[in-house]
Amino acid sequence: MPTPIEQLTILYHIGYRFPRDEALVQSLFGEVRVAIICGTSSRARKLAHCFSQSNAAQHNHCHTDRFTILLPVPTVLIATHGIGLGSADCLLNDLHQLLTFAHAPPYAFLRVGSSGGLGVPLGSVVVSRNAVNGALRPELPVTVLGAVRHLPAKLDATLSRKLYAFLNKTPALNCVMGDTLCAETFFDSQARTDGVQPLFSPHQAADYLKRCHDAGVRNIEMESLPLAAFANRVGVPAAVACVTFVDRLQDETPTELENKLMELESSAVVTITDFVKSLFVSCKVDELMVN
Ligand code: R2B
Repeated sequence: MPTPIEQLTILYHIGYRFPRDEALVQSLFGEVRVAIICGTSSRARKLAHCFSQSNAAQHNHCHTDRFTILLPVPTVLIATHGIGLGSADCLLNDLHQLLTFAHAPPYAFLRVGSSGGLGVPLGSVVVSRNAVNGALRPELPVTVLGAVRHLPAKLDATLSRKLYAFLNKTPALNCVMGDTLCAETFFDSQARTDGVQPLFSPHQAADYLKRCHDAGVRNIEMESLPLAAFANRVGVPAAVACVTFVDRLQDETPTELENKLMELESSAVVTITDFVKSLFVSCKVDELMVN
């Protein structure tokens, strides 16, 4: 007999539907404790490789071509979120529902991203103290039913501090804790004048970036705010660590060659996965969930 429509849950963007996939999802994702999210499939694959070198670690469990979902070890899921608010919000909603259907234990989100730095040396890893919007407030403005709502965006202070302390112990890595400006668009919202028909002068852009830096912002990216707002809404601890590919106080876009940027990304990825492994070794993953 077909399932009545009111009992169907369809996770459209990752291609799962319930109750059809319930048993499969429980056997695959039932032990997940940390969901690492990142922008690109190649970064997800690098992260997965750090947890396991098996072929199975590279198997994509996303049933659409929108995202990549890897499960290198039963406790760690790695998923891509694409670029920006709309894409990240879709992934986060579907992922949380997937883990709920899996009856996974309490879990934490960790975003491992790339970003533009603000007054920090190229290749620094910025652990976000807060994710802030373009007006430098820790809230996500969204238009809901025709009115703008400001959703509180909170990262987990304990998880973020532990992550920072761990990364800070790695001598080869310059790690900074600071606010992360989450921009709505790549060009205008990030004060770039190299897009089509910029809406402001280079002088105004430099002024804004200086104001951001003075207020404690140390990097700029596009997904920390939807993550912090979503995590706060569903009560899941979340932290963000992003490697910086350019110093926006000096340049508009990365001037380093692609392979140098990939090298910077790789060393950040290795150290961040070491942090996740350390959580399991010392069972600290459970302490994080007592919020
Ligand atoms: C960092 O890099 C991407 C834009 O190039 C975006 O996803 C972000 O947050």
